Amino acid sequence: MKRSIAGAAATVSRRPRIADVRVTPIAFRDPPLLNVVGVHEPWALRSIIEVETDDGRIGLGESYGDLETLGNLARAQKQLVGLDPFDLNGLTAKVYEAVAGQPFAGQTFPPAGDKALASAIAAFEVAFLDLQGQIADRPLYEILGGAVRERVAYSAYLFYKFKQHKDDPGYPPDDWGEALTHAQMVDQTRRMVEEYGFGSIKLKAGVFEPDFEIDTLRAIAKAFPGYPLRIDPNGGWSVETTRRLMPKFEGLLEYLEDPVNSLDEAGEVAKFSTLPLATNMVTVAFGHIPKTVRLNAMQVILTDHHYWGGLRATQTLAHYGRTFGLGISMHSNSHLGISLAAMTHVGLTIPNLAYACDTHYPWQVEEVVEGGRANFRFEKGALAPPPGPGLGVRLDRAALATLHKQYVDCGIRKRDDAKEMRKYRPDWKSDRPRF
Ligand code: GKR
Ligand code: MG
Repeated sequence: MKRSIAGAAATVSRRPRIADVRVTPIAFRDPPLLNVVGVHEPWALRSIIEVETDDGRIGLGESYGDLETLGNLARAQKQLVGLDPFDLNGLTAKVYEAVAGQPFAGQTFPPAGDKALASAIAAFEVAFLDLQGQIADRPLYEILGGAVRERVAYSAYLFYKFKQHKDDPGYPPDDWGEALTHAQMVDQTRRMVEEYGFGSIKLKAGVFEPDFEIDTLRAIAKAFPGYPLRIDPNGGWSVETTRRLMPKFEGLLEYLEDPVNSLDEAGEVAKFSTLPLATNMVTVAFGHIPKTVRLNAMQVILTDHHYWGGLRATQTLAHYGRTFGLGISMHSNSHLGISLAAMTHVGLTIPNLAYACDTHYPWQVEEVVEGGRANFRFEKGALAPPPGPGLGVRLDRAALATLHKQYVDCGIRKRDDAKEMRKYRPDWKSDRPRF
């Protein structure tokens, strides 16, 4: 009897435990992409999360790099030491307590959302799941329940853009050139489609008068007939502007993303919309779902594991989609390969992922993983995750050091597209609605 208890204890003690957690802020080159708020700064911020076990495995995560996120991650990271990487409930409780400042007892999701908290949980959850995959010697999508498809479809994400940044960032201009006219946007689309094979197209809008942007869409539709199109002005239009524009979208769009800036306004738009409405702005947390459903404000939710609470929360959101008849698509922000690997793994597992996902990846040139961008080969616009256990990517330490130095040197600590735009137009205001 004694021997079997000792044997059980020995088995338990062989389980790896978290021994160290590191969070490194980085900055990478970003082109001058335009949106309703302003223009992208020369450097995009992210954080790279490393969760190391006492047997030397390192699980990776990638999250936002602003000071609020870094503060939340710093508050939580030390609390994770000693956890079993399979203990995701333990992880949630620790992060909740560290960030929310109260014990986690399964509280009801707040109606106002809990994006910052969910983001902190997500940052570590991906790294824990990466470790689980490494320990089980299985790709992450198998840890998440298995793949329902071989590749995840992504869409071409078009941006109006300046040729180069206003201030010299110390690196050469990107090779996409200016995109401020319909013809230039058609050229941008062609390059996206030829290089990546994307089969659907999204236009980031809210930059010019809506009628000009609709003419851009028409030019793209003419050059690429049959490609599903979307437009996303990030809440830059009023309800009345959206009402006026609605007939122009018929037959042109597969969905209309965030025309207005609040859930209440989206509910108004839904009353006259002839198209599915999609969002990554007004329904961004589980606490927002009851009202979204009550108002029938959205027909498509763009999930994003970075702020919905992780990869498993993304799957849960997809289940809500099935429950309430909401379509599921995927949002992105400027990101690197750890995020892209995570997006792709979870995308493989969601049966009702009905639309091609967003990714900013074509706009990036730098990487933080071994093997660089070659890990990600789009075929006909779709991606399989890098092979290997867990996420399938490993950290390139030299690249991490370079990108961290860029963070230290660039001086940006919070994304501010409006401030950057004021370098071009000193009277620029980012109030919404703009139109
Ligand atoms: O990168 O400028 C951008 C986008 O506007 C991004 O910030 C949005 O979060 O891509 C996003 C979106 O779909 O709203
Ligand atoms: Mg959007």
